[in-house]
Amino acid sequence: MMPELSHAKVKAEMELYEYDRVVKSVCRMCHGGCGVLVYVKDERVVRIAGDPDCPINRGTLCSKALAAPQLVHHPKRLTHPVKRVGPRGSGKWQRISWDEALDLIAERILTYKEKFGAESIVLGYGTGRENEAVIYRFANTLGTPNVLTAGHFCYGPRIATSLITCGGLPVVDYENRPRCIMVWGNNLVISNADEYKGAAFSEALGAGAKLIVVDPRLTRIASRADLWLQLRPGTDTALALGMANVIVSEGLYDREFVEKYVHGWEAFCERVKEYPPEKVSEITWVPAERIREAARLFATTKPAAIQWGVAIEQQVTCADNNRALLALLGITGNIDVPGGQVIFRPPKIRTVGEFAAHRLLPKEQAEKRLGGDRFRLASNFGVINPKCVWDAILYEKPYPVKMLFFISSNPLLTRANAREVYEALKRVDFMAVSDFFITPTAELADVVLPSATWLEMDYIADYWKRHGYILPRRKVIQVGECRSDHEMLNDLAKRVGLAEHWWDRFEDALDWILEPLGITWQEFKQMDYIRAEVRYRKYRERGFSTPTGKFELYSTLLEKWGYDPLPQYREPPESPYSTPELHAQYPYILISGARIPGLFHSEGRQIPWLRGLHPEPVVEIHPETAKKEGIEEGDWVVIESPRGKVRQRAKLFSGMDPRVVAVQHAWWFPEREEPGMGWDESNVNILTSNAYEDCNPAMGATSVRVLLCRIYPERRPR
Ligand SMILES: Nc1nc2c(c(=O)[nH]1)N[C@H]1C(S)=C(S)[C@@H](COP(=O)(O)OP(=O)(O)OC[C@H]3O[C@@H](n4cnc5c(=O)[nH]c(N)nc54)[C@H](O)[C@@H]3O)O[C@H]1N2
Ligand SMILES: Nc1nc2c(c(=O)[nH]1)N[C@H]1C(S)=C(S)[C@@H](COP(=O)(O)OP(=O)(O)OC[C@H]3O[C@@H](n4cnc5c(=O)[nH]c(N)nc54)[C@H](O)[C@@H]3O)O[C@H]1N2
Ligand code: SF4
Ligand SMILES: [Mo]
Repeated sequence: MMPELSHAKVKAEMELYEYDRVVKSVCRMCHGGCGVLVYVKDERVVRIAGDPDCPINRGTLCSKALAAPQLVHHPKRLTHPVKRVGPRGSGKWQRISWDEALDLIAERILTYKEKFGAESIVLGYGTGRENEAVIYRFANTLGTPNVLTAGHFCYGPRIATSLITCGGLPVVDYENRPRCIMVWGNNLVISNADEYKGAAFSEALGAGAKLIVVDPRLTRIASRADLWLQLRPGTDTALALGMANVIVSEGLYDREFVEKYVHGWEAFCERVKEYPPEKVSEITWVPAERIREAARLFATTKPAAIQWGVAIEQQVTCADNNRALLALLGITGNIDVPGGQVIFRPPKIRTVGEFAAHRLLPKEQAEKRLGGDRFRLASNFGVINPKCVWDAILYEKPYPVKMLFFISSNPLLTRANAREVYEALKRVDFMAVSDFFITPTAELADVVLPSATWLEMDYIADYWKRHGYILPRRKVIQVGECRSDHEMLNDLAKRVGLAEHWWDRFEDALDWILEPLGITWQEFKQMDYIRAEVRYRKYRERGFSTPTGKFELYSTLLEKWGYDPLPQYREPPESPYSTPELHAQYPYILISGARIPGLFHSEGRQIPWLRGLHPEPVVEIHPETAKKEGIEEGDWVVIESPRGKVRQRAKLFSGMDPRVVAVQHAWWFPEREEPGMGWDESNVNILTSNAYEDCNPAMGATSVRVLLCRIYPERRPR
């Protein structure tokens, strides 16, 4: 059952094409959130269309959603559990039953817990797939503090820095039409990440918002900007503090907000004095006058918002970048105002934090979190740095990690220093994976479980997001023996003696989440969505939820944890200025991972419609640079860093500084029959560094966006 499908068009199509049914649901081919209509015929999903009634996407969709039927019914999809029979990586599997698979995993969990402590078991997921709450709950109830995510360099930093600065993540209030939008290291018309979908941004722009874009590449958004600041990659903190310098010295800040609601104003003003536009211009390659113009436009056009992205987080200055941008929002009085950046409240349900049951993790176990004494901001939010896990496997330091359980992640392609990741995955005592396919990571596992896609499960969509909406994701079909990660963990938990914290059926968990609203899952399923009441300027009544009750420009928590309480710029660990000798050998600045429409990290390469959009890995090179290096459009190019080399095809692109090279990430070739499926051929993370000293000291973020490389055509021997 579900809400009435009243659209005449839908009804007419049902008759014309003889669909068996149409189910309203919520896409999750990316971080999810778009309302969709799913058309089913003969128990197969045959078509996906945008739901015009959904407030998140209002009928729009992207290529990944349209291709979902090809994912769900892919001939190579894993539809039953398997266990490895040859040596690791041999690609030889044997079909087993769910009971056998879960018993095998449970037996290992109990053995390692007994012998080495629960901390020797690491659970892992990649980017948000709406299974984070169950995975953390499993870890916390089991007693392991080690959940390996992308949180050290993606979204986690935004959450952590916002919580310590202003008590919650402020997101752009597109509905109330910001009059100035500063898009910073983000490309949401392609990435549609987290709370944001490109449609809402485009509408705000269409309504006349001024646009400032901070990006080293001329993106489609940058081409529409009033001001495009083409900065040197990795210099974002300097640029933001340079803008703050202008705003402070020209008195363009919001006096009332600063006087009443800010902690550390004087110290902040002292800090920004160190960043005059001329000096910042030398660091960032952005002309000083442009920095002034951008600062003035942003500070004097109200309301204004910053559409920020992951590019600022995958740098050594990760936490500083986030805090510097928050500071710009704060001092200009754009926090929690209509059309600015708002700390929306969730509907009255049990939150992801409550579900994750962090309070059930014993304190002595939490203290064992890998990297806890090194990356303290991260650790306080349950986040670990991946190298800490690889080191614990390879060197048993500070203690041995014996088991990895990756549930929706492909770390061999997506974590820095892929060769070290490979070593660790090969050497770990036992590894289980839950995925849709045998990926290069899964190929190294002992057991692989077939996960259900979003079309095969019931769930409360978006309840981890900060925009205040929840939507029912409805199970449309069943494929093979696939099960959702939620059901799988609910079952596994009972096999390792954790029944008291879990449920008879997973649907009971959904009821439990919704209970404070006074509705059940079956009732919520009848609805389109629920949105929490939106209230602005909440700080006027209760201050900010920080130790001082104020908006902390000067972070008392960072100070307590031994970090600089104010944002400061640091040169990237590899750069023309910090490592001139290295630069002489590797003369280009490599950036990686700018999102492309059809592929989601390492996903999509086996989906015909999506692979058709992106048949091969592509490196963007400026035409002048290509000429200098003897590279022509379409050549296979070798890209080399001090850690290794990979190959991608050249695309000449003049929308970048000639000193910058942009490499795609997460490439492998599922069509290849050989072991490894080409995981190390074009994988940019062969080139990236994960050395501790190259990471952000507070968050542990690896600098996958900014490193040095050299390039040459493959046909030229070297
Ligand atoms: N060099 C470089 N590296 C990067 C980045 C970059 O910009 N540059 N970006 C980084 C970022 S921001 C992130 S978030 C990470 C992402 O890192 P990951 O999340 O590890 O990347 P994916 O390739 O998406 O791997 C997800 C795997 O889970 C499977 N999967 C998808 N949905 C589900 C599900 O619901 N259940 C289960 N069990 N499996 C599922 C997919 O088939 C896929 O194999 O990559 C990072 N790596
Ligand atoms: N199609 C698709 N969509 C995705 C994903 C995907 O893999 N594919 N991944 C999802 C995930 S997990 C995430 S985190 C989001 C990320 O999505 P976004 O936050 O939009 O990030 P990106 O597109 O990776 O990068 C945005 C821009 O940052 C620029 N950039 C590179 N280096 C720098 C720098 O040093 N400073 C600044 N200011 N800009 C820089 C790039 O040129 C690029 O245009 O996308 C999500 N959506
Ligand atoms: S943006 Fe994400 S949620 Fe929306 S249609 Fe595309 S893949 Fe689905
Ligand atoms: Mo991400």
